[in-house]
Amino acid sequence: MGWHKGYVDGSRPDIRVPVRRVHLTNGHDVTLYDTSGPYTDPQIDTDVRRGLAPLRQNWIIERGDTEEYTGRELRPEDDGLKHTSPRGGLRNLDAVFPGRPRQPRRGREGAGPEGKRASVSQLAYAKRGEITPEMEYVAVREKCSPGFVRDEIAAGRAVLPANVNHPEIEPMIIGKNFLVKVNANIGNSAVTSSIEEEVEKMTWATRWGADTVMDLSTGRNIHTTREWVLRNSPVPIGTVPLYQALEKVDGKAEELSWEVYKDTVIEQCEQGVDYMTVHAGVLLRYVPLTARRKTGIVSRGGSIMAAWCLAHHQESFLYTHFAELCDILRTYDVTFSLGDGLRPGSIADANDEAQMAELDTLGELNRVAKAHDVQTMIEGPGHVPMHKIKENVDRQQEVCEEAPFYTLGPLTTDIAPAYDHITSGIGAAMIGWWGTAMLCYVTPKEHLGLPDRDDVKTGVITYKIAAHAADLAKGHPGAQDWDDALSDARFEFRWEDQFNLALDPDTARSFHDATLPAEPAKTAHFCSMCGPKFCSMKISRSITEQFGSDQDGTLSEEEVRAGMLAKSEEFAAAGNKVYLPMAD
Ligand code: IRN
Ligand code: FE2
Repeated sequence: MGWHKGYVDGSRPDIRVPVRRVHLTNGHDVTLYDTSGPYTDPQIDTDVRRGLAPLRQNWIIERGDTEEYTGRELRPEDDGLKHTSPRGGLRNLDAVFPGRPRQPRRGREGAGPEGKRASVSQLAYAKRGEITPEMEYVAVREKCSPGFVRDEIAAGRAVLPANVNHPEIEPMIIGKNFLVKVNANIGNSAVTSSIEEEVEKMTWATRWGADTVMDLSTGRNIHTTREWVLRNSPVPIGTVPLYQALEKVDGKAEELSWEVYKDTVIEQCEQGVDYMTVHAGVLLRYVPLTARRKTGIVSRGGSIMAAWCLAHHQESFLYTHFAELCDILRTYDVTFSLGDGLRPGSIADANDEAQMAELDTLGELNRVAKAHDVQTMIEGPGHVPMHKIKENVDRQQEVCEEAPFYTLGPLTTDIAPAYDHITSGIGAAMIGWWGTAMLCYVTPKEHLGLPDRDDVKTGVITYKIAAHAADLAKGHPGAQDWDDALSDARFEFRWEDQFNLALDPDTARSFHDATLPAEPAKTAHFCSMCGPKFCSMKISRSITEQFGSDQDGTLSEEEVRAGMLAKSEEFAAAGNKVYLPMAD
């Protein structure tokens, strides 16, 4: 294999940051950011029934500000569904996950402001000027100083999602002054997918570079599925608790209540969910603003909350209980992802009044959350044509005091179902360039069905391209090193290096092999696109060889022209054939 998993050490022996080391045939190594977790380390024996090693456990315990407690009682058949279960009693996680028995932790009682539970969020530590091992870990990952990480978190410009009940994660950071991140959504619906399949989708998505994964499961086994995903996930896991709360009231939006919702949130906090989408900006008075839209409300969470507000003719319980929600999240260090329940679902609805009204409310809630020590990011659209994208980031950054923006695409046109990874990849690259911190992937199945394994990979790769293109355009330090290494390999016809450096080595190699399967072709100085006699890279290489390098502009125009002429004669002599028959 042309690459292996490596580690970069931090200041203490338990800070070991994984990287992907690509070994080039010219003896050099290229070190790349790695999201794939212990699964790609042949030294580590992983077992999905046991879960990953709790790498952050000591960091959490040594801070001394959390305590274990007896969590919810869960019978396997309950599975968190259709009951607002009695609290107290013994938590029987064994019944739902065969791995390590575990008790949930939360901020220690009386250690917080006014004798409340301690704030155990990375934001609370950063505000106090502390640098946690998690912050140092991401500093190594992002090649910046730990102090910079702390300051970005303290300012609310970045979040480090890391629930105290998810010690398995390899810490990562989301903010505009860091590498642009990619989220992949997984989740079963009532009819398809088994638990193992969801775990497999999660490891598959992170293998291709997903920085976080959202489990959007609905239907049966929702609690158990999430438990398996969490215990096996090296990346932060996000959810939309409203979906599970709705299951508990048999899908009847009007029967939702703050109590059912709160109970669900606590259940998920105890499990270790790192960030939660909360559609608290969908206010009663905004709902009529969507009436004349072409596509109304397309957000699932947004439509549930709009239905609740209309049915009760009351302000959203997510909005009226927001401070209480903050108090819960800060004692587990769960990060808010304030949902865009009124995002546009069509080009026609982009940047309309409903969308912008909600954004203003998200700005207000962001300030409340920050004051409560809760890390916060802001979700954004949706469907937006290219010329209306920049306004989205600019307004969000202004209204939300530069809190990380996290957008779904946006799709830049509505006309291409089955290709919406592309319609949205275009928008994602643009919005990332202008300062969006994380991009929520869209797969080819968007609007059509549930993504399978291939769709997940296609979605992740598409979004890694968008994110990296944005890093380059932003001039992110070091981003171009990867491009330069690949270009060098391409120019020097080091095919194996080109494959190994590729975002998707398997596909790159198989496309190449499909036309030039012979082993010598991998070292040949041409590719099948142009054939041996007509390859622009080859031509410019031979010019270089003939006249010395032109990197510093030493070639005169005549010399270049002479080189071109020589090649043209060579080409004519070969019968002007672009494709020559291959000799094996
Ligand atoms: C991201 C940005 N805007 C929306 N998202 C994602 O959409 C969000 O993180 C979650 O994965 C999903 C929520 O969809 P609904 O409930 O808003 O449709
Ligand atoms: Fe859509």
